[in-house]
Amino acid sequence: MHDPAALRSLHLARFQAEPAIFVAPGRVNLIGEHTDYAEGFVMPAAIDFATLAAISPRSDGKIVLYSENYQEERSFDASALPAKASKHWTDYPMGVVAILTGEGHKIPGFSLSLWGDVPLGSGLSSSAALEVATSLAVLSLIGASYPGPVLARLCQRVENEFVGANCGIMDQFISVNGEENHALLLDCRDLSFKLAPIPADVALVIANTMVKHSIAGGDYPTRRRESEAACAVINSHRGNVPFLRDATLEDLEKWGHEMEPKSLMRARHVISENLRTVAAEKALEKGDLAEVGRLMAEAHRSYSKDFEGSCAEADAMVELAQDIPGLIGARLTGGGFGGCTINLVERSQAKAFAEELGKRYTAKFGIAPQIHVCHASGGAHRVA
Ligand code: GAF
Repeated sequence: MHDPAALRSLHLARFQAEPAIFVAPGRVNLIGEHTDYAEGFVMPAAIDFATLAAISPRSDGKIVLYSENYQEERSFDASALPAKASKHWTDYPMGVVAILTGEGHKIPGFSLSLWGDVPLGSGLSSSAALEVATSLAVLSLIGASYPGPVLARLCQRVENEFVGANCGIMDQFISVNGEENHALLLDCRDLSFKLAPIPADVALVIANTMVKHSIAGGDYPTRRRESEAACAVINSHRGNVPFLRDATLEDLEKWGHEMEPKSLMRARHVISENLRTVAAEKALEKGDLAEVGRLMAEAHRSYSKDFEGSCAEADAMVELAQDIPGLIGARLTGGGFGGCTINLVERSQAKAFAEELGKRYTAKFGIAPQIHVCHASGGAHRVA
């Protein structure tokens, strides 16, 4: 899969300079959707799809970016950085340069070669992987480093302030801080986290609906605004509720009638999802996989019905999985409106499960889904 040696050869041939190479993984979220920007809880795992970034210094003051995926090279002047995004893949690496420059770093010219296998637009955080790999590469060039949580925040700011996507911290955090064979229960308020071991006999089966997902589009920010409007109503009554993390289901009973109906539904999802996420980690810790599966099913229903963040294909992918032997739990993962489902499956059945799910989905929609049996991998690091 990841072949640093191939990227090194490609970089050497193109730029005639020995690179340092970094890898940053994509992620799957087991549970806790649209809770990160409400300062709540999420439980993602890094996966073995990743972005590789190879970097070497230049002496001509240029920043030259090459993407093997897009087969395209773009060049910028290190002393005249673009002030805003241009809806191009270079927004992510140039956003990293812009944010690091804003932090007071002087970034000299460099050559950067990028390659990745996180499926694009599939809700597996290809953009976070790209930001994190690039930032590690650029920081190594200038001999700087940041603690993991701080680096994740900087990469989140690339999305929020440069690319213009109003996402939370989950994707960047797990890409930086993932741990082999573990999911991570992250408290998005203070970024403290607890490692949640994924049992060795449980596989992460990721099923791509092949419906493109985007967080820059209209639906993600609309849902965010709707849930935040509900929070404002609660806050106006009892104060100290800056985020839905601080709200309860009782608050919705008391003041839900003052909210727009959609806002009430979004808030019900976020508040109940926080409870489910914390409960799922406890169940995992106890080895109670039936309870984990039950919570995932409830989470999917809430995501689909109350948050209206699913789509017909993702609902069907979850539904079709229900009676296939080996399934522990299934739900839509990530930002929503398409993308992938995560299926926790008994490892001994994972291959047969993936085949059967693929068959059923193809029969229903006439589209062959990509289904991957993944494992929880470690976070970003230097590979060469
Ligand atoms: C996307 C965002 F980038 C995350 O911050 C998070 O909000 C997620 O959607 C939904 O849980 O991946």
